[in-house]
Amino acid sequence: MNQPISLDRQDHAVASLKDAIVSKLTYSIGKDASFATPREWLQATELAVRDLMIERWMKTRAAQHEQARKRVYYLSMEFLIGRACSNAVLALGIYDEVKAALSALGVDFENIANFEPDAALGNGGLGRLAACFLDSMATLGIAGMGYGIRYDYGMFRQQIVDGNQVETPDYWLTGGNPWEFPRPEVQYRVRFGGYTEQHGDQARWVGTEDVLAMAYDTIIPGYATGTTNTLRLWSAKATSEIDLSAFNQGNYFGAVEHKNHSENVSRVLYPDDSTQSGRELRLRQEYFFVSASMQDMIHRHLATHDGFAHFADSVAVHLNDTHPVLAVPELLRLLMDEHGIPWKSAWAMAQKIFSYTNHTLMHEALETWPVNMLGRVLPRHLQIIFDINAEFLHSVTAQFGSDIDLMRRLSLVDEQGERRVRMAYLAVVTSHKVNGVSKLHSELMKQSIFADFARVFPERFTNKTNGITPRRWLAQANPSLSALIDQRIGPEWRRDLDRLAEVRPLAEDHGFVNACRDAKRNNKRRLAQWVQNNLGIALNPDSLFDVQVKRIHEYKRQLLNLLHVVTRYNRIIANPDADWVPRTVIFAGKAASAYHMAKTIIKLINDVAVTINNDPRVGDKLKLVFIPNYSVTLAELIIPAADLSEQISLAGTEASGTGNMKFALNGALTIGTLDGANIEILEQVGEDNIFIFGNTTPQVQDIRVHGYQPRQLYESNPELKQVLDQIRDGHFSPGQPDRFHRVFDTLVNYGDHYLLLADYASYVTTHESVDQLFRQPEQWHRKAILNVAGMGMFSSDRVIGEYASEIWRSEPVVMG
Ligand code: 26V
Repeated sequence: MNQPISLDRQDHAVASLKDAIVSKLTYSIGKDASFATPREWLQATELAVRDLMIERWMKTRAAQHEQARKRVYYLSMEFLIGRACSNAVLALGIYDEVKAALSALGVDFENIANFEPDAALGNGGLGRLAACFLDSMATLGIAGMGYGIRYDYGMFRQQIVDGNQVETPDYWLTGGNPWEFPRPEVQYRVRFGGYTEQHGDQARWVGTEDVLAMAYDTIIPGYATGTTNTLRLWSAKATSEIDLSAFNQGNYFGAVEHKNHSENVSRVLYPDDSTQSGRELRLRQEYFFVSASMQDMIHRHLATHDGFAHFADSVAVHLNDTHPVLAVPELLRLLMDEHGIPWKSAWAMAQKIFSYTNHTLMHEALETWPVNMLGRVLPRHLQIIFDINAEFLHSVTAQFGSDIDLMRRLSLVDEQGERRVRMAYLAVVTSHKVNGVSKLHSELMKQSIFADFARVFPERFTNKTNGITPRRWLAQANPSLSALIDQRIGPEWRRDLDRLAEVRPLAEDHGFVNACRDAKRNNKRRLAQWVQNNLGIALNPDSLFDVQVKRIHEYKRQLLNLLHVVTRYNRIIANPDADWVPRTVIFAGKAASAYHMAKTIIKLINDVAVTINNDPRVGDKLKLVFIPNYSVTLAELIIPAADLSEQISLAGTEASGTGNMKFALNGALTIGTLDGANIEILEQVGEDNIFIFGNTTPQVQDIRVHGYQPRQLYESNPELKQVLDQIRDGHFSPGQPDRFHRVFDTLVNYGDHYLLLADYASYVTTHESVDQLFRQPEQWHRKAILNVAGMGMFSSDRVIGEYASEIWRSEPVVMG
């Protein structure tokens, strides 16, 4: 797993790591080796490993400074990082040495590594992508920095009680966080409220309520390189600890009320990735972190430059969705009001600096803020947004004449009903590049939400298909498969994933195919063991592991999967002695706390599981498991154990998907629709090596135009009707027969917005082909290998290379 180093050097490295760990345990933790708990061993190991990264970190900063590279600032409300320890150890190339050092101390590395909490500062796809991008920026040597919020509480923990989701807070900082460095000397004042005064040309924003943003820096190691980047997260601090006059009057609660109110800004991650909540606290969070980030960026620039003449050539700011788009009016405000730059040049700079990625076309996720609320919380920014809008609409008139209807559609302010600012439009108008995250999504973006803008700024729109880091998602998560690949093609694929193409000919090599089969079995046993220990359910590792893990959302169609499971159950009951391919169907995923239907889907999965798993007629032929509290760490356990990857969103709804890539990279075959990046996976692996079903995007549009009739599908397909009737009639909820009425109504009577019934028949038939292939293990694993071999382009290194050269125009730093 390491770079080859001589035995002598390796012995030496093990000895010095051992000393370092013991020394940390003694002098930093204050514990004797004979009394240390696993958690304390982990802490000591983390501190020892961290020391090895700090030197690189300092050298990287010096090199970035000397080589005057363009800085890339990646602004994101979410970074879904997961655990850091194993990742750091692999990046440094000292995995075997750390393991040996600990083992000499009587400690098992994998065991203690399990005590590290996940840094779960994100909801799902968008946040995990940001984490993969940080890894790739550091690995490629891009002078990149992430900016975000240091939430005290990350993504909630999900418990399943009686089949229902119950949320509990994720206070992830209880045991301290060794990967972060508090920077009390780096604090900025962030202002809210008040009003603006005009003094001639100068605007002044006064009468504000202020909060301090304090920096915490997390080290982001690049893989097998000296480059080590920084993720800077902001934490809110009150401007004064205590209200002395209240305190002196004996009003102790009143005395800290202000402090608590201020510090609530960075308290908790919004756990909803599908609906705009429109809450003022969310607006405050967004502004809080972009204001601190823009002030920090200017501060860093002015430390090495006399003014702003070269500013727009020295920095690039990337907006991860619209959540950080207030950075635009904030940068303009800082340049104009605090540094005296005229509007024209400030606006020209902003347009060179910003770029924006759109991650969803779902209407309910598109951010808009009421003009009223913006005016109350950020009066100066609202003015600036109006100025941008006026300038923009003026330039459109010059180009297209004064078409009132077009103006109304393009305006940054939606004037219908309660006036609202459309944040995505602000991002498009400012950014020199706007990208989608898969070929299909980037096209649909131009045809739907940004159709008018695509005519005004055709050169602005581009595609950057997502990717994932092969370090975490193959090397770390799947040591068995990684070792096999290393034996045949060497370890270089970790930095150059295209090298996986060299595995393709090995699909014809019996020895290799069998070894891959064993590796998969290993991973399935590892998961089965976990499920046995944690859920008390016995899984058969020889059954086909059929897995759908992702946020629970109607458009992702977990219910379609469940319709197939129940169909299969009914078929088994009708014909118990047939030669069934045993299946284990695995679900995991969180539902947004206020998303009622998503929670009902979780309950239904669990109710169906109780029925099936306890039916003696079924036995090993079918098992259904819902794994609670899906997380990055659980993904690393579950994904390598999958035979079949469920990517079954309605065509045209999943922007890209990145789970789809993780599964294929780990040798699962995909059953999927022609949606998001599934289409590009199909192109890479070939149609013989993937199970595609269902209506295409144009067919979906066609069905909608002609009026969709789910009830007809229900009436005309007896198997489908049986399943839906069982759900309606309480077959899976005998204690409360009407529990799932709404599910039935949604699918059959209320229009089935995601057309599950339209794809049901082809989905079930395609599962029959899956079974057929699974009966021929040699063929199955041959195709699995061809999937692995085709995943080269889905490395986030490829993606970051494209962003750096085509959008940010930033050259990598060369480390001596
Ligand atoms: C929206 C909102 C609305 C306001 C409340 C908080 C919140 C948080 C997140 C979002 C947008 C989530 C969008 C998202 O995660 N999109 C996913 O992005 C992945 C990376 O590009 C992509 O692979 C998935 O297909 C896409 O669903």
